[in-house]
Amino acid sequence: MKKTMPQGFLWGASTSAYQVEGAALEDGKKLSQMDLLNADTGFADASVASDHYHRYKEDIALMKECGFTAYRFSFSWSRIFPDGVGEANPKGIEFYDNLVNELIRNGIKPIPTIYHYDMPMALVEKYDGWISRQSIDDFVEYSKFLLLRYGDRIKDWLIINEQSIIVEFWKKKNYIPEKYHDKAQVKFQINHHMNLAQAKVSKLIHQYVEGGRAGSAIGYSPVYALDSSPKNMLAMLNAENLKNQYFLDVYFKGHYAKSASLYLKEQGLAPITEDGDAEILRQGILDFLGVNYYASKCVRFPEADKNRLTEAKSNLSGQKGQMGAYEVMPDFYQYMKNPNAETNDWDWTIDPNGMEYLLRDIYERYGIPMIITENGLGARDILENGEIHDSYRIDYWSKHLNAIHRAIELGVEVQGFLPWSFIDVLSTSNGYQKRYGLIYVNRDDEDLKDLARIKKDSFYWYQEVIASNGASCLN
Ligand code: BGP
Repeated sequence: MKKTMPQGFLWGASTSAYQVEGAALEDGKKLSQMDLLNADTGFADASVASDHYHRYKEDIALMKECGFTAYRFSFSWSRIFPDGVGEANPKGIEFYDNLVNELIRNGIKPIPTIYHYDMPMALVEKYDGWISRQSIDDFVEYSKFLLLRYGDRIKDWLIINEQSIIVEFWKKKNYIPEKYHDKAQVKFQINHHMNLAQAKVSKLIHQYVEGGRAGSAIGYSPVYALDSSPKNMLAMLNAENLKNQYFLDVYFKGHYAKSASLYLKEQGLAPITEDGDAEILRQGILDFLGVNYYASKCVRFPEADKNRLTEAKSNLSGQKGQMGAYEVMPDFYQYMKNPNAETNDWDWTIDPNGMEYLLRDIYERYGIPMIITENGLGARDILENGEIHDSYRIDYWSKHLNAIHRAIELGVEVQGFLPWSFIDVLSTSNGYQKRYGLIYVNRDDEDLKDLARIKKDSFYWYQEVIASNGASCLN
């Protein structure tokens, strides 16, 4: 019998507000930190992005044509509350009302992210954003507004996108004032505030949304050891603990992973906590996990001459082998290139086995349902005679879908596939040079062109996959 995904499996794709919407200062929206952090990078900024703000109807028609049953997008906090707090912006709300209603009219389940990197600049200016504990209450107020407005129509909520990546690339995913630049503890402080904020919103979802489920989209990479040397195996355990369980234990057990926490204390990097915080985390346990998986990671125990705190830096050129820097946590682990895995042009490993590995590993540890909320291949797509032949992306997704299916056969609850990305969007670090979409957006970093939507080969492939509930690509 032909293999398929389970009945009711959700099919769609993902985007985020600042990467897709554009209209950065239109209809009352004020700047978010992403509007500023993406200015003057040498790549495109977020001012127009993929112009979804003006073309959402056309875009939803394309989702429908592809057969989507779900779509993950994010709300822009500074479109709804331009100053982060206070008066809501009627025009901003109107946009999301229209978007949500249009999705539902087309039989597409909206799955929103409440926060995808874009803290309002007003709050950065007021109190340094997530660095301040005040951000917790303001985030809760913003979220409460969304739950009350859309909770009748939206049941699955992703609260924060990729906290793990926000910590790893803390100066790129947060607008950090200069005075904190050499204070690495700040990233774990930000993380603690996000944990408290997320836990509080999780509780509110259970309170205000009938049948609501609270989730988070984690940026997740399984960590492999370079080899079986005992020291390197220990480095793998350390990295799994600090990079993965340090987040998921909070989400699903309501407390921090022990060894990672003690290690951070030894290093002087642990967050400052207050009485009552542990209780807030205990009461905010989530119901499901959104998994953003692109690449697995490889570690070894730090080499003697590299054994000092080193932060990760991305590959900005898109030439293989030009990774800015690999993260090192002293006496704990050192990230490195995996000699046994192929990569894309930006040095991200291509590892479908990693998908099965992480799904089974997470499920055995936490026993929670999961939705794949991002997965994709960044590439320089070429437009030739009005067509884009992205066979490499089809190959990538086919292999990952087979890995997901195998995990499901082995008992893991995976409820949907929402890869990155629906259409081409502004990449977080590589502008429009690195594309992920099922649909090409006709613009580049320098020239906005006509922003036309052009279906790639992967769009037609995905259409068949969805129509057959996976059968056309599962083997
Ligand atoms: C994830 C983010 C997305 C997205 C994706 C691809 O970390 O949640 O916002 O952009 O990665 O990353 P990039 O655009 O840097 O290639």
